[in-house]
Amino acid sequence: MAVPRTVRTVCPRNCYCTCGMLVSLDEHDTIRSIEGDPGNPATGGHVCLKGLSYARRVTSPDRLLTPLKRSAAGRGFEAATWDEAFADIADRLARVRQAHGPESVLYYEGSGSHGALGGLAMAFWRQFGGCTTTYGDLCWPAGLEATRLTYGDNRHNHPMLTGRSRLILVWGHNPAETNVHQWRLMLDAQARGARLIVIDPRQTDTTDAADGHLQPRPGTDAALALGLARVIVDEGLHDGAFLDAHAHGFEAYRRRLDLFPLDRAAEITGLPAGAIRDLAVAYATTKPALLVAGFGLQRHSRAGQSMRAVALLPALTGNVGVAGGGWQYANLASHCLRPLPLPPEPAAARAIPVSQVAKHLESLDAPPVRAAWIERGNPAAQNPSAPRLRDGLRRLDLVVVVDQFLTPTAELADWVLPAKSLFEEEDLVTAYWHPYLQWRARILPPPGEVRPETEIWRAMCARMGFDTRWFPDDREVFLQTLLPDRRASTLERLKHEPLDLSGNGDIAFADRRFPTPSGRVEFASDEAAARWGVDPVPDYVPLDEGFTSAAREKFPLQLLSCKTRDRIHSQFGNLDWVREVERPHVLDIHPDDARARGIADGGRAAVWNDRGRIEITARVTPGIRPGVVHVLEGWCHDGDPDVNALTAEGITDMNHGATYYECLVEVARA
Ligand SMILES: Nc1nc2c(c(=O)[nH]1)N[C@H]1C(S)=C(S)[C@@H](COP(=O)(O)OP(=O)(O)OC[C@H]3O[C@@H](n4cnc5c(=O)[nH]c(N)nc54)[C@H](O)[C@@H]3O)O[C@H]1N2
Ligand SMILES: Nc1nc2c(c(=O)[nH]1)N[C@H]1C(S)=C(S)[C@@H](COP(=O)(O)OP(=O)(O)OC[C@H]3O[C@@H](n4cnc5c(=O)[nH]c(N)nc54)[C@H](O)[C@@H]3O)O[C@H]1N2
Ligand SMILES: [Mo]
Repeated sequence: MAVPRTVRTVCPRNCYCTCGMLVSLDEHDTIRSIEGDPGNPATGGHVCLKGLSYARRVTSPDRLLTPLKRSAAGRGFEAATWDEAFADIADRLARVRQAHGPESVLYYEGSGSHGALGGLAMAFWRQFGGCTTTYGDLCWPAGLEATRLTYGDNRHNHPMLTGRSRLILVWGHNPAETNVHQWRLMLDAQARGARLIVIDPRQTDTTDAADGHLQPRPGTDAALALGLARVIVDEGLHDGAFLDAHAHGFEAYRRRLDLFPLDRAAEITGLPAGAIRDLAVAYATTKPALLVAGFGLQRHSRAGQSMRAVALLPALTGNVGVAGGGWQYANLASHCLRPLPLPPEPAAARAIPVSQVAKHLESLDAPPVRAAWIERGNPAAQNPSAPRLRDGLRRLDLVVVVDQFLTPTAELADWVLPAKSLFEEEDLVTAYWHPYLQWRARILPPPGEVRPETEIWRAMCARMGFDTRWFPDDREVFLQTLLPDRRASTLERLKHEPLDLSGNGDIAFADRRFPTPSGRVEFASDEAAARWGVDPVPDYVPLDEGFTSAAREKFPLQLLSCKTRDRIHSQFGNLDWVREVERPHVLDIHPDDARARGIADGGRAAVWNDRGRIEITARVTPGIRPGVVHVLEGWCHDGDPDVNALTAEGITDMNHGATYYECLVEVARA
């Protein structure tokens, strides 16, 4: 019998917070409580509802506990042994490789669980002779690249310094739902007198608490940023001393501002000129001012240039390297682990953009994709043009999905393999908001027949006659070798506390050294032009599928599909605890747009474009900008909208991101 105990660990979800957690178990190994670890200074002693609901999730009656094989009749699944699973999968993979070559197998991994060990899958695929993988990211890459091009690196001030801000400008971000710990720090600052201003086309929990809310047209943030900068420079509110010492390309940027007088910025963004002017003056004269940009304003094809335009405002006003000031997008300070040891990369390695899986399942040849292995992801729900992606998977000779639940992706598999939960394997977990690397403890043995992915891959290697030495016999020893200093003492410390191993300090760029080509903040970037074919100075270019495009004749509304508080994408919404409190998945539509279409609050609406159509209950709300509609993303259970039936497989101007929010639709009463 086990003993009652409390173990420190970390939540590995793809979320800003990456909370330290204390999990208490009783003598029967039952989780009795989950609390926030006060030892993590950023997340404090708090977790969110999702963190609390792990107690429910890991023992959910819906959790998969054995391998499942598609039944011979083709409908439904039947339980099978691992031996049967490995034998059949290995045999079918070998046959596909024999007939079409190793690249005919797609290996797809999503963002469902973070940890260093996830990368070990490649120890199998490299020995397989290669495969087709994906490149880019569905989430944040354009903003990362824009920040790197501007400041040289993705780092930002320690979250605790938010308390020193006098003005916090939240741009395309909804921290009240997507980063609840940052939100707590913002509200504390506000209570101490800081002004909180939000730029978002929608009313959200964040805008509800703000002192000011600007609702621009989606995709026009570059024009807004350049318009704000024009006011700041015209009024002489920029920080000349900082710019003289630390800016590169400022004259070219200044000439660009000539094109963005207030009335043009107002016309493009659809905001009152006075509101833009007031914000410019407030932001430039209230010091220190913190600009927190989210991932929401970089989900379109002009994302990189827009983010560069926004990212320059802190430098323009001398808010860089300052406690309480700064540019905050993503903090990669904890991304300090050494690369995994892997077999050499084989010649037959092919990659497709992650936002275009549907298209490539349809059209790739020499060789076409014939089999897919999918883990830690739910592309049948989460990826653009999802219905086409599902059709693509249905046509394959073999689909293997490793997951904890029978997701829309798993439903299409020939084999579903049961996945571990966060409590069932040790790992090292990085973050993207606070600077801490954290230890994920193994708290419980995997239930039923569940095996961690590392063990699945090891067994697959053994079955196919590959070398298994890449997989750790002792995971602790293995993870220690990934630490920057490879010391056992560092690993021991990590078991007790989160560690910032970056050496960056709490104030980003306090030394005003910018690792860009010029060593300065780049207002003009030749690297941006050379690498991505964009104007060296950030510019506003209208979206191909935006409020000025020809398609607007047929599809006049801009559709956004954002995150919600009590789920992570397609996770958690299947749990009874969460379903009791979660937000309804409705179509948010402005009264003017609803009236013109005869849509009543609570009535059914059809939403469609040339890519697809969904039906959904309408919520008529003055909170959303006219011309914009919204549906929550994330498909967790029957009845959730298949919103990615409507989204396009675009690619961002920088770094191969997805363009979910560049999506025109029409709406009618259903
Ligand atoms: N509870 C919860 N937390 C999460 C997640 C989750 O699913 N649930 N997901 C995690 C992940 S993977 C991510 S990527 C982050 C994302 O977290 P956020 O950065 O908050 O991103 P989004 O929800 O995509 O968008 C934020 C806001 O941007 C607005 N927006 C959309 N388009 C534009 C535009 O063109 N201009 C401007 N100014 N605003 C725009 C949207 O209306 C939205 O309210 O959250 C993480 N945290
Ligand atoms: N319309 C629209 N679509 C979007 C977005 C949007 O804003 N609008 N946002 C996009 C963004 S920002 C993101 S990051 C993506 C996220 O896309 P995904 O990463 O595909 O999303 P999740 O729903 O988190 O799916 C992860 C899956 O991993 C499983 N899982 C969890 N833990 C483990 C584990 O330890 N092992 C294994 N094998 N599986 C595990 C979960 O059960 C779940 O089925 O969605 C994108 N999709
Ligand atoms: Mo994301």
